[in-house]
Amino acid sequence: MTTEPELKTLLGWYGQMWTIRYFEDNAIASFRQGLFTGSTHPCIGQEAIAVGAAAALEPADQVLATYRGHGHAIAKGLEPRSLMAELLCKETGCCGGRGGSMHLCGVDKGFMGTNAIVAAHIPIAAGVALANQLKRNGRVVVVFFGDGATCEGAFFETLNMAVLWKIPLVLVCENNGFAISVPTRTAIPIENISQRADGFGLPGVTVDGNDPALVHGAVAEAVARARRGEGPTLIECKTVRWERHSAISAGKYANEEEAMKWKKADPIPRLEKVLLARGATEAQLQALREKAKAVNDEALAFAIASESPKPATVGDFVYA
Ligand SMILES: Cc1ncc(C[n+]2csc(CCOP(=O)(O)OP(=O)(O)O)c2C)c(N)n1
Ligand SMILES: [Mg+2]
Repeated sequence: MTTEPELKTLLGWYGQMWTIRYFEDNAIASFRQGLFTGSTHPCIGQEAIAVGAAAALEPADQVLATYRGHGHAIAKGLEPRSLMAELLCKETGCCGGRGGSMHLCGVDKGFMGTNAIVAAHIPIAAGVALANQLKRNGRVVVVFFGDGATCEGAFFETLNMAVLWKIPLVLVCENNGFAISVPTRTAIPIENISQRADGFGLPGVTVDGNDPALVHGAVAEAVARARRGEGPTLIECKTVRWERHSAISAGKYANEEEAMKWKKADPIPRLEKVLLARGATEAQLQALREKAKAVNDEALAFAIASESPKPATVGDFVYA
């Protein structure tokens, strides 16, 4: 049973979703201008999951995510300027410019890192949650991953152990319909990925991932369960991926219509309709959009103006 969030809460989520959207727009533009190399994987169209889930957490709770993790970092409280500087590999970045787009971290905010290896961070998240359990500090860990990651052994092994030891872990699968160019329906023979929970003895739920209130409700319930010492929950959030896997790769879509499917499901205009129906004004929404844009434009200018790490510091942070 979930209660309807207050208008003020929804407005906050709307602002956060725009902050993430503008961050991703700037990330793609910067990448295409050659301001950084490698690649970058936008979470455009999936913002409601990061925002709804993070709202169910206490500041001390922890999050781990994938290479598609800019939005999760922002939702967990990292500043767009330190993230954008990290994308541009500058010394002012959240990892001192060592990590780049796919390796973001902010331990003081409970953001324990993003990972470029599919599913590799799922057992790491269980390890963080196990440390919490052993320390009896009451913290819960949320780990975000894709549909493709649920085909990896690391996912299954983690589920088994997390249930066995009642680890305080919430597993959030962002089912965006694709793993690079492979449609989920051709790789996974079940209707809902949450059904995978059945064989492991944990609750599995599927929600509409483009509705932050539904995501929030499911995650809040799972977090409460984990905090009570009852163990993990698997939550599948159904969403639609942005038009391609990353800023460099085009997905192999059947046609243009399939590539642009995310626009029809876009969670931002959808939330906007809810807000207007609940009595928010267009002026309020505009102010939130403008603020989100200004924060990101300042973040990009800050990142561009920042220095690259000094060559002499190359050995720093290599050993703990
Ligand atoms: C272990 C491993 N295998 C393959 C890859 C290459 N790879 C990068 S992203 C990706 C697709 C993952 O899809 P999914 O888990 O659905 O996440 P999404 O990208 O859709 O968010 C693959 C196969 C990798 N990084 N790591
Ligand atoms: Mg996917």
